[in-house]
Amino acid sequence: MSDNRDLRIDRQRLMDSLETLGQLGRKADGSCCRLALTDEDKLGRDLVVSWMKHLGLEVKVDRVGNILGLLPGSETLPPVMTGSHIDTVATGGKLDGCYGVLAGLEALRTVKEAGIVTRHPLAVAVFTNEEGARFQPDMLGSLVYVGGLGVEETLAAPISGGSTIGEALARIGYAGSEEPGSIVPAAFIEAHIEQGPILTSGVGRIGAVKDLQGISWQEVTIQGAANHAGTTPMNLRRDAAWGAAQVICFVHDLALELGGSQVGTVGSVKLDPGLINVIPREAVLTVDLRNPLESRLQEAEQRLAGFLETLAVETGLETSLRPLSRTEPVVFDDHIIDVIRQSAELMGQPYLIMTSGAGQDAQMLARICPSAMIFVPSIGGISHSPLEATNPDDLELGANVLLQAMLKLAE
Ligand code: HGY
Ligand code: MN
Ligand code: MN
Repeated sequence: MSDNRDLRIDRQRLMDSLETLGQLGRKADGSCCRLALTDEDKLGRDLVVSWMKHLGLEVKVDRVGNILGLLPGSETLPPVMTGSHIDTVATGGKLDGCYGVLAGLEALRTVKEAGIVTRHPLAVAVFTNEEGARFQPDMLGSLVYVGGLGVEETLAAPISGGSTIGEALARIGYAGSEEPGSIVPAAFIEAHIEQGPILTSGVGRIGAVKDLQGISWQEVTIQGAANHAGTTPMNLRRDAAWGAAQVICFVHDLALELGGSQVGTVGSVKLDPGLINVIPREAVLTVDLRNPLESRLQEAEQRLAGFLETLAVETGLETSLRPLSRTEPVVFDDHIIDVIRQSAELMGQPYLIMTSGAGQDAQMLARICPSAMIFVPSIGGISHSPLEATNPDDLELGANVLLQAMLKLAE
């Protein structure tokens, strides 16, 4: 194998592509809003596909809208794949997911421009609806890609606005013909911003992600009785908002009580009718529970279910739970983690072996091929916010670690 260890990506081109993509779906507060399968998502997809085609990649779109850009190798072997997502939450930054796609595309550009033909083909993927912000489950495209969810079931699933996922894909022109997962990678390696406070504290510039925590998303519905806010005595009320407030406090306190890496979030609360002088008859909340240990995550779920039963008995409110999505903790591949470690050392940079707090497409690809992730620091540990930012030196370094790791895995 010729020595390509001095090969480096084009920093300015990477930064320019992040900035150009980051302009799409931009809101007045500087955040990016490209919710999955919306017109804004289409704009992002069209841009990335145009870059893939400009590079001469073979572009394939599968039936759930996953996009693959393929660079041939010298042998017809399974590709070494990188990639991530470009859909965002409603208040997203420019880097979450996009960095993994564009650092991957930049790595392929660099390989091609250097006239290098690796033994394994190389591929960069854009997975559909990683965020799960507009409709669940999150990591939808990669879950279908690895066979965790059926294609027909996915296409028929309803989303907001009365259409189905299949109709939304057709509307934006990404109802592809490829069978999801028809290309099983030899390896999958995803570059991503950490989105948390660890690397930014100075302990390392590169994260070699060894595992990823389990995620439980559930919807809690509390039914009370609407009534007049002025004439109804407190002891005669069935106030759904009061019940919701107790659930919010319970989720927060449960995470603190279980300790360790346990986190709990009530991200959305909807009150009906939501009027100043009407006692709410219904509250619908989302509960996000996460833990790297499956047994502890199950304990948290059981405690929540038990709390809701007690709340119903004590208040006369009706409570119910609906699962939205659930993934178990994932352990990544030691060999790929080692390759990431070696690439960071090649760059003379300190690295940290760490856990991903966020859900990632790599956790799905790990079901069908050896997978791992590269993290770069998030300034202030901020993400899912217009303040999301990473030092360009770190973005460049992470892309070079990705490039070198892919070259090593593809030989
Ligand atoms: O929620 C997550 O962890 C990811 O951003 N989808
Ligand atoms: Mn992400
Ligand atoms: Mn995200």
